[in-house]
Amino acid sequence: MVLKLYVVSDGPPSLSVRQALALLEIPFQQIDVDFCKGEHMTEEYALMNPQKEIPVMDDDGFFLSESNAILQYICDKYQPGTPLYPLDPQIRAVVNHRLCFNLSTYYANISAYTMAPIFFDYERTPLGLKKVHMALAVFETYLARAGTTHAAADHLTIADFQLINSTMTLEAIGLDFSKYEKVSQWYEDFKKDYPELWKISEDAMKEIQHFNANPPDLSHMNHPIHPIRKIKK
Ligand SMILES: N[C@@H](CCC(=O)N[C@@H](CS)C(=O)NCC(=O)O)C(=O)O
Repeated sequence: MVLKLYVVSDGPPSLSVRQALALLEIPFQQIDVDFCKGEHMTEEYALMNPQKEIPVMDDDGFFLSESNAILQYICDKYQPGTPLYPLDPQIRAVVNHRLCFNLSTYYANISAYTMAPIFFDYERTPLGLKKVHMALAVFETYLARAGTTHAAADHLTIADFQLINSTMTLEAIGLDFSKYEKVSQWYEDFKKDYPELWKISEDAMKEIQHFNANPPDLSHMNHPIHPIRKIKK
Protein backbone atom coordinates (compact mmCIF):
# COMPACT_ATOMS: atom_id res chain seq x y z
CA MET A 1 0.00 0.00 0.00
CA VAL A 2 1.28 3.47 -0.88
CA LEU A 3 2.59 5.53 2.00
CA LYS A 4 0.04 8.05 3.30
CA LEU A 5 0.95 11.43 4.69
CA TYR A 6 -1.52 13.62 6.57
CA VAL A 7 -0.39 17.20 6.13
CA VAL A 8 -1.47 20.77 6.69
CA SER A 9 -0.74 22.91 3.65
CA ASP A 10 1.09 25.72 5.48
CA GLY A 11 2.64 23.72 8.32
CA PRO A 12 6.45 23.80 8.37
CA PRO A 13 6.86 20.23 9.75
CA SER A 14 4.52 18.92 7.01
CA LEU A 15 6.47 20.79 4.33
CA SER A 16 9.77 19.23 5.40
CA VAL A 17 8.41 15.70 5.06
CA ARG A 18 6.92 16.52 1.66
CA GLN A 19 10.30 17.88 0.53
CA ALA A 20 12.14 14.73 1.60
CA LEU A 21 9.59 12.48 -0.13
CA ALA A 22 9.84 14.60 -3.28
CA LEU A 23 13.63 14.52 -3.37
CA LEU A 24 13.79 10.79 -2.67
CA GLU A 25 11.08 10.25 -5.30
CA ILE A 26 9.01 8.16 -2.91
CA PRO A 27 5.42 7.87 -4.13
CA PHE A 28 2.88 8.84 -1.48
CA GLN A 29 -0.71 9.82 -1.01
CA GLN A 30 -1.09 13.27 0.46
CA ILE A 31 -4.11 13.74 2.72
CA ASP A 32 -4.76 17.40 3.45
CA VAL A 33 -6.00 18.07 6.96
CA ASP A 34 -8.01 21.27 7.37
CA PHE A 35 -6.50 22.89 10.47
CA CYS A 36 -9.02 25.73 10.51
CA LYS A 37 -11.91 23.26 10.54
CA GLY A 38 -10.18 21.40 13.39
CA GLU A 39 -10.01 18.14 11.46
CA HIS A 40 -7.01 17.16 13.61
CA MET A 41 -8.96 17.62 16.84
CA THR A 42 -11.26 14.62 16.44
CA GLU A 43 -11.03 11.40 18.45
CA GLU A 44 -10.58 9.55 15.15
CA TYR A 45 -7.49 11.63 14.38
CA ALA A 46 -6.22 11.04 17.95
CA LEU A 47 -6.11 7.31 17.22
CA MET A 48 -3.35 8.11 14.69
CA ASN A 49 -1.68 10.76 16.84
CA PRO A 50 -2.77 11.37 20.45
CA GLN A 51 -0.88 14.70 20.28
CA LYS A 52 -3.46 15.78 17.68
CA GLU A 53 -0.73 17.34 15.58
CA ILE A 54 0.05 17.31 11.89
CA PRO A 55 1.87 15.63 10.08
CA VAL A 56 1.17 11.93 10.57
CA MET A 57 2.56 9.16 8.38
CA ASP A 58 0.79 5.86 7.76
CA ASP A 59 3.14 3.35 6.15
CA ASP A 60 0.91 0.33 5.61
CA GLY A 61 -0.51 0.53 9.12
CA PHE A 62 2.66 1.82 10.78
CA PHE A 63 1.64 5.22 12.15
CA LEU A 64 4.26 7.80 13.03
CA SER A 65 4.01 11.43 14.07
CA GLU A 66 6.73 13.99 14.92
CA SER A 67 8.17 15.18 11.64
CA ASN A 68 11.79 14.54 12.69
CA ALA A 69 10.99 10.88 13.35
CA ILE A 70 9.12 10.64 10.02
CA LEU A 71 12.06 12.17 8.12
CA GLN A 72 14.53 9.79 9.75
CA TYR A 73 12.27 6.79 9.12
CA ILE A 74 11.63 7.45 5.44
CA CYS A 75 15.35 7.88 4.74
CA ASP A 76 16.30 4.75 6.70
CA LYS A 77 13.54 2.64 5.21
CA TYR A 78 13.44 3.79 1.61
CA GLN A 79 17.02 4.98 0.91
CA PRO A 80 19.40 3.89 3.66
CA GLY A 81 22.62 5.83 3.37
CA THR A 82 21.11 8.67 1.37
CA PRO A 83 23.18 11.86 1.74
CA LEU A 84 19.98 13.41 3.14
CA TYR A 85 20.58 11.34 6.29
CA PRO A 86 24.15 10.03 6.19
CA LEU A 87 25.22 6.84 7.96
CA ASP A 88 28.58 8.28 9.07
CA PRO A 89 28.12 8.56 12.85
CA GLN A 90 29.50 12.08 13.19
CA ILE A 91 27.68 13.60 10.22
CA ARG A 92 24.47 11.86 11.30
CA ALA A 93 24.98 13.17 14.83
CA VAL A 94 25.21 16.73 13.52
CA VAL A 95 22.04 16.21 11.44
CA ASN A 96 20.30 14.87 14.54
CA HIS A 97 21.62 17.79 16.54
CA ARG A 98 20.21 20.34 14.08
CA LEU A 99 16.86 18.51 14.07
CA CYS A 100 16.78 18.67 17.88
CA PHE A 101 17.87 22.30 17.83
CA ASN A 102 15.06 23.13 15.43
CA LEU A 103 12.45 21.31 17.49
CA SER A 104 13.52 22.54 20.92
CA THR A 105 14.75 26.03 20.20
CA TYR A 106 14.64 27.38 16.65
CA TYR A 107 11.14 26.44 15.50
CA ALA A 108 9.81 26.55 19.08
CA ASN A 109 10.73 30.21 19.48
CA ILE A 110 10.10 31.25 15.90
CA SER A 111 6.67 29.63 15.57
CA ALA A 112 5.54 31.07 18.90
CA TYR A 113 6.18 34.51 17.37
CA THR A 114 5.21 33.93 13.72
CA MET A 115 2.49 31.26 13.62
CA ALA A 116 0.75 31.16 17.01
CA PRO A 117 -0.47 34.81 16.94
CA ILE A 118 -1.96 34.26 13.47
CA PHE A 119 -4.18 31.41 14.58
CA PHE A 120 -4.67 31.99 18.30
CA ASP A 121 -5.14 34.80 20.78
CA TYR A 122 -1.48 35.67 21.32
CA GLU A 123 0.36 38.96 20.88
CA ARG A 124 3.75 39.40 19.25
CA THR A 125 5.65 40.69 22.27
CA PRO A 126 9.16 42.18 22.69
CA LEU A 127 10.08 39.07 24.72
CA GLY A 128 8.89 36.83 21.89
CA LEU A 129 10.98 38.83 19.45
CA LYS A 130 14.00 38.56 21.73
CA LYS A 131 13.64 34.77 21.69
CA VAL A 132 13.50 34.79 17.88
CA HIS A 133 16.74 36.77 17.75
CA MET A 134 18.35 34.42 20.26
CA ALA A 135 17.40 31.44 18.07
CA LEU A 136 18.75 33.16 14.94
CA ALA A 137 21.98 34.14 16.69
CA VAL A 138 22.57 30.56 17.83
CA PHE A 139 21.93 29.19 14.35
CA GLU A 140 24.29 31.83 12.93
CA THR A 141 26.94 30.60 15.37
CA TYR A 142 26.45 26.97 14.36
CA LEU A 143 26.84 27.86 10.69
CA ALA A 144 29.92 29.99 11.39
CA ARG A 145 31.62 27.36 13.56
CA ALA A 146 30.89 24.43 11.25
CA GLY A 147 31.76 26.44 8.13
CA THR A 148 29.49 24.20 6.06
CA THR A 149 27.45 25.27 3.05
CA HIS A 150 24.35 23.63 4.51
CA ALA A 151 22.90 23.35 8.00
CA ALA A 152 24.69 20.14 8.97
CA ALA A 153 27.15 19.29 6.19
CA ASP A 154 28.44 20.45 2.83
CA HIS A 155 25.36 19.02 1.19
CA LEU A 156 21.62 18.98 1.69
CA THR A 157 20.28 16.95 4.63
CA ILE A 158 16.86 16.57 6.23
CA ALA A 159 17.95 19.18 8.78
CA ASP A 160 17.94 21.85 6.07
CA PHE A 161 14.28 21.22 5.34
CA GLN A 162 13.18 21.79 8.92
CA LEU A 163 15.37 24.87 9.41
CA ILE A 164 14.38 26.32 6.03
CA ASN A 165 10.68 25.97 6.79
CA SER A 166 11.07 27.58 10.20
CA THR A 167 13.00 30.46 8.64
CA MET A 168 10.40 30.78 5.88
CA THR A 169 7.79 31.78 8.48
CA LEU A 170 9.98 34.78 9.37
CA GLU A 171 9.93 35.91 5.76
CA ALA A 172 6.18 35.27 5.68
CA ILE A 173 5.56 37.86 8.40
CA GLY A 174 8.14 40.27 6.97
CA LEU A 175 10.68 39.96 9.77
CA ASP A 176 14.08 41.17 8.62
CA PHE A 177 16.81 38.72 9.61
CA SER A 178 19.46 39.96 7.14
CA LYS A 179 21.88 40.86 9.93
CA TYR A 180 22.35 37.12 10.43
CA GLU A 181 24.53 36.93 7.34
CA LYS A 182 25.23 33.22 7.31
CA VAL A 183 21.61 32.30 7.95
CA SER A 184 20.50 34.69 5.18
CA GLN A 185 23.07 33.33 2.73
CA TRP A 186 22.13 29.72 3.47
CA TYR A 187 18.41 30.55 3.11
CA GLU A 188 18.88 32.38 -0.22
CA ASP A 189 21.17 29.59 -1.50
CA PHE A 190 18.46 27.02 -0.80
CA LYS A 191 15.96 29.02 -2.89
CA LYS A 192 18.44 29.33 -5.73
CA ASP A 193 19.89 25.80 -5.65
CA TYR A 194 16.70 23.81 -5.04
CA PRO A 195 13.91 25.71 -6.81
CA GLU A 196 11.53 22.74 -6.91
CA LEU A 197 11.93 22.10 -3.20
CA TRP A 198 11.68 25.81 -2.42
CA LYS A 199 8.40 25.95 -4.39
CA ILE A 200 6.86 23.66 -1.72
CA SER A 201 7.90 26.16 0.98
CA GLU A 202 7.01 29.20 -1.10
CA ASP A 203 3.42 28.11 -1.75
CA ALA A 204 2.99 27.69 2.00
CA MET A 205 4.63 31.06 2.64
CA LYS A 206 1.99 32.74 0.46
CA GLU A 207 -0.73 31.10 2.53
CA ILE A 208 0.90 32.25 5.76
CA GLN A 209 1.24 35.77 4.34
CA HIS A 210 -2.46 35.75 3.54
CA PHE A 211 -3.41 34.50 7.00
CA ASN A 212 -1.04 36.99 8.64
CA ALA A 213 -2.94 39.81 6.93
CA ASN A 214 -6.34 38.12 7.43
CA PRO A 215 -6.28 36.00 10.62
CA PRO A 216 -8.74 33.13 10.30
CA ASP A 217 -11.88 32.92 12.45
CA LEU A 218 -11.35 29.88 14.68
CA SER A 219 -14.05 30.89 17.17
CA HIS A 220 -15.81 27.55 16.56
CA MET A 221 -12.72 25.67 17.80
CA ASN A 222 -12.45 24.26 21.31
CA HIS A 223 -8.69 24.01 21.62
CA PRO A 224 -7.23 22.14 24.61
CA ILE A 225 -4.31 24.57 25.03
CA HIS A 226 -4.39 27.66 22.87
CA PRO A 227 -6.68 30.61 23.63
CA ILE A 228 -9.12 31.24 20.81
CA ARG A 229 -9.39 34.80 19.49
CA LYS A 230 -12.84 36.32 19.96
CA ILE A 231 -14.13 37.72 16.69
CA LYS A 232 -16.00 41.02 16.92
CA LYS A 233 -19.05 40.73 14.68
N1 LIG B 1 6.67 18.50 16.85
C1 LIG B 1 5.66 18.29 15.84
C2 LIG B 1 4.91 19.60 15.66
C3 LIG B 1 3.82 19.52 14.65
C4 LIG B 1 2.96 20.75 14.72
O1 LIG B 1 3.15 21.67 15.54
N2 LIG B 1 1.97 20.78 13.87
C5 LIG B 1 1.00 21.85 13.96
C6 LIG B 1 0.64 22.34 12.57
S1 LIG B 1 2.04 23.11 11.83
C7 LIG B 1 -0.23 21.29 14.61
O2 LIG B 1 -0.66 20.23 14.22
N3 LIG B 1 -0.78 21.97 15.61
C8 LIG B 1 -1.96 21.51 16.25
C9 LIG B 1 -2.68 22.58 16.98
O3 LIG B 1 -2.11 23.66 17.20
O4 LIG B 1 -3.87 22.40 17.30
C10 LIG B 1 6.31 17.86 14.53
O5 LIG B 1 7.44 18.24 14.28
O6 LIG B 1 5.68 17.10 13.77
